[in-house]
Amino acid sequence: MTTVLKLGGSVITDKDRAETVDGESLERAAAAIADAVSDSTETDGGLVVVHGGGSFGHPAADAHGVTTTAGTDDAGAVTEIHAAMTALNGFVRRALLERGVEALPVYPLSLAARNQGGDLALPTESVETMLEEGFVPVVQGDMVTHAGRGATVVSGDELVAELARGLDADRVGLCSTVPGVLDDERVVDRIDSLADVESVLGGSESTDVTGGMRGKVETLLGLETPASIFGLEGLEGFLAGEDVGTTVG
Ligand code: IP8
Repeated sequence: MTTVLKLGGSVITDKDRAETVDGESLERAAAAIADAVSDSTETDGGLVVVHGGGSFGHPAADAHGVTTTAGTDDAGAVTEIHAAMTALNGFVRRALLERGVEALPVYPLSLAARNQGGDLALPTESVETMLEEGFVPVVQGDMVTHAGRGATVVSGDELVAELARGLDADRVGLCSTVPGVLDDERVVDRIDSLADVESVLGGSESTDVTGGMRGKVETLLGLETPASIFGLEGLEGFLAGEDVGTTVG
């Protein structure tokens, strides 16, 4: 059973303060992951953790006018955005390592690329071998080179989708700041198509260059494996194999 879990940038960082970790939430997430890795048979095929940018990657990307489609040829800008994400990756891994989780970093900038059409190619051999060797890969949202556009942002959600396909994942989860996709404060149990929920999917309020909840649902609908969107309070349940939050697909 291989699980791909994304920790949303807005969950583990303070989205309103530049490059600031939300220590309490990160600790809580790390504790849930450490419990699952040590006790649960649910993650015995390995757990891949992906994380988003929050107040690390997004302001830096925004400052340079870079998105998943608008690129830059400025290596300094690419490196600055990448470095912000690498800093956050370090915080995530440290929280996991402190709890005995053998976390290793994965930097998509050095691994992945987009073609002219924007499709992402992400070789998975290194992640697969990490899993086989008992490590927990921690993959960051990042910059990637993009044919004809220099380099663009790759969101954690896109990486989740590529990893889920490439690793043939059994379970996919996005841990968000909300308990699922909300319709008037009620969590929508299941989404089968974008049309079902078009009216309730708004944009993200803070700086988010990669599409907010709508983008997440769209990305997850393209997967073969149903995926769950849930809040931090649902993380333990998700890792224990329960249905939590909103199931997409
Ligand atoms: O928060 C964004 O990842 P996301 C990564 O998953 C960067 O959209 C570099 C802004």
